[in-house]
Amino acid sequence: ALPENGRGASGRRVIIIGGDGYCGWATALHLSARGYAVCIVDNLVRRNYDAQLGLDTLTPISSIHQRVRKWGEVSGKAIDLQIGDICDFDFLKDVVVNFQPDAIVHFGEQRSAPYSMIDRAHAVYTQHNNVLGTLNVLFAIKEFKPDCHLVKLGTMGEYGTPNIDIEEGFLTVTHNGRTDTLPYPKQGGSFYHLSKVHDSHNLAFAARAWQLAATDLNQGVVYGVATDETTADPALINRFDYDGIFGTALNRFVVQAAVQHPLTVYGKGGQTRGYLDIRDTVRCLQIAIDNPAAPGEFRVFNQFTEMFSVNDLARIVSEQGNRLGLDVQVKSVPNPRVEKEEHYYNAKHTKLRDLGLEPHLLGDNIMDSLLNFAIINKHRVDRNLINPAVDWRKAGSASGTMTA
Ligand code: NAD
Ligand code: USQ
Repeated sequence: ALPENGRGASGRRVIIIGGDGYCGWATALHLSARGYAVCIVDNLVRRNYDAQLGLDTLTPISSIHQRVRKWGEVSGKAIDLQIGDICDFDFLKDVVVNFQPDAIVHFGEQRSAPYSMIDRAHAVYTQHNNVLGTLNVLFAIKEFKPDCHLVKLGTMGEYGTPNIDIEEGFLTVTHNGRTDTLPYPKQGGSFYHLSKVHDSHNLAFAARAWQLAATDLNQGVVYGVATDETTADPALINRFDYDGIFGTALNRFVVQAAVQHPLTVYGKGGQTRGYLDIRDTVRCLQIAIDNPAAPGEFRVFNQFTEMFSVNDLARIVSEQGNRLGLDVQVKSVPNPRVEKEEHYYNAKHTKLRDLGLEPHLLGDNIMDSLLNFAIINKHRVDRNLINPAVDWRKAGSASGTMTA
């Protein structure tokens, strides 16, 4: 396959931390198919969270070793695989020294807001894993490959829901007659989202102090499952989380519709966020790698394509589901989170578009194929996992303060 933004298969060497996860697996295959030399780094902890909490992806995913082997057979391309924890600096150092990456894409964090709000231990684990893992990546680049471009996954949730427009990373402020362009104020809505805020500050400082090149991708909520590469063979299928801890809004609603569970709108449903198709996630990553930040530059791109409220999503899923003959009900459930349920939301997202992103928007086609995908796999759904299990107000220091 040819690269999509006309820059040519570069042969660039890219480490993908978190390459066994939802976004990372799809991105690893997308880049490998286009001629990048890819090395996946992952400690497989995401599979452990499922085992610990009794969760499972809708899709029957293969082991990472089977995945990489099958990709070699299907594509003729080898992906390097390094199993280990980036919080272990000696492991990370060896990978960077041996692979000599031109870019490191960093997806490898605990990414669930509810998981981080289960109790003290899960909050501490999340911030330890995410903030210290990222610090290790910064030191590994500085010491062993200082010209390597770091492409780090942040989140739109770093900004919270302020009553003014959200800019792409920076805000120009005039205060007492003086003007400066400053980091946009951050108001994360969970200990997970706050871990991303802390990461962003560490990236900005490392770029300034050490002349590192860093891109922070403030990604919105991802939906969908199929990319050209993950559908090339059943053994390459991606994960698809629908449970109350790792499942995200639209993906959850699609599965709920398929099994005729009322769509779980939390509270009033006016919560508005940026969303994007996983096919655009992989393209955004390629665009960021092909157009690297300059040494010393800390860039922020808001990585989403459309804004929806939870009520918008519930309406879209129920209309399309009913057209397919499903009887889709929508139900407001008490909001387990502390968040505004009605608010202003207008976030800029032009930088990736300016670099060539042509978005896949949420239309009837993708809704149809997602709903059909969920219907085909519905025998794997455990209805007990659907309801929200973690309440922000109840997180305590005792372990296991989950309600389910
Ligand atoms: P995921 O949980 O499916 O994948 C993360 C991967 O990182 C897992 O395979 C896990 O095993 C690995 N990992 C975690 N800690 C690690 C460590 N210390 N060392 C090595 N590997 C480690 O998550 P995802 O949905 O693919 O998200 C990827 C990234 O994108 C995350 O940083 C997340 O915050 C961000 N993001 C995701 C979404 C979304 O909707 N899924 C939206 C915005 C941002
Ligand atoms: N929501 C519902 N019903 C549900 C699930 C969610 O109403 O069944 C609501 C939530 O209360 C929230 C919104 O939908 O207001 C989004 O929730 P979500 O679970 O889809 O997304 P979130 O917790 O923010 O986290 C996900 C990913 C995370 C990423 C983030 C991007 O898990 O890794 O950082 O999306 S963003 O939302 O832009 O911060």
